[in-house]
Amino acid sequence: MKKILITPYEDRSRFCLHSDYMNAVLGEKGLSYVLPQTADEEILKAYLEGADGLILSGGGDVEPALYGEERTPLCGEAEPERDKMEFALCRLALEMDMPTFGICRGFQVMNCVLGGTLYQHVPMAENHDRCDLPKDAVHTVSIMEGSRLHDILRKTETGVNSRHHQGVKKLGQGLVATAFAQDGLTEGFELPGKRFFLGVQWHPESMYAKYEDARKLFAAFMAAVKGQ
Ligand SMILES: [Mn+2]
Repeated sequence: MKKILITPYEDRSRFCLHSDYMNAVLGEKGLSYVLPQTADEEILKAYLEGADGLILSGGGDVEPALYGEERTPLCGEAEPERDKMEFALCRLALEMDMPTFGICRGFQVMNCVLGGTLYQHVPMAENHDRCDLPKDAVHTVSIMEGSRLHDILRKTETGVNSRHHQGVKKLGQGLVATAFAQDGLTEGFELPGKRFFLGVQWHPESMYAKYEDARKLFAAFMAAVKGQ
């Protein structure tokens, strides 16, 4: 069976992960493993070598210094150990061409690792910060024809949940934007030439139980994962 690593957040000396991530991997008959937080590249590489795919999960804000900006008051608290770990992990996964699925914060991490920047608080944040409806489609995104995302979903528009107040400002090098909210915010991208290096700003793991498009995304990720 295919082994998927998932990054956690840390809360009061506990590594935590919302059950939706593991349930979505289970739904695809995959095995999932929550990583510890470490920036030790030897350890991270060994984890990646023993696995088949990586999910960079959702969470808090990336430290602005990591994309060359000064912190503004609306930027959330940083999680420095998590930043270090996920940046290192994402770079290693790119080097190894490990299938990588970035979700929300994970999508933002991917962008920063490739030299992109973030809005510390998007101007239209009230349209996107809809934590009151965590599992429901609250806005649509248009999907670019010719993209892998379009190949997966086979449509030019889908409904997504929206639990973010930050967003992609400058796109990272080589990334192709594939999904846009009506206000123009980038909500999906992919890196052509890789087995699977795709990120979305929304949370498909939370829509997995109810929405076919969320299931299609996880199925496509798992299909790109080779298994051992
Ligand atoms: Mn949104």
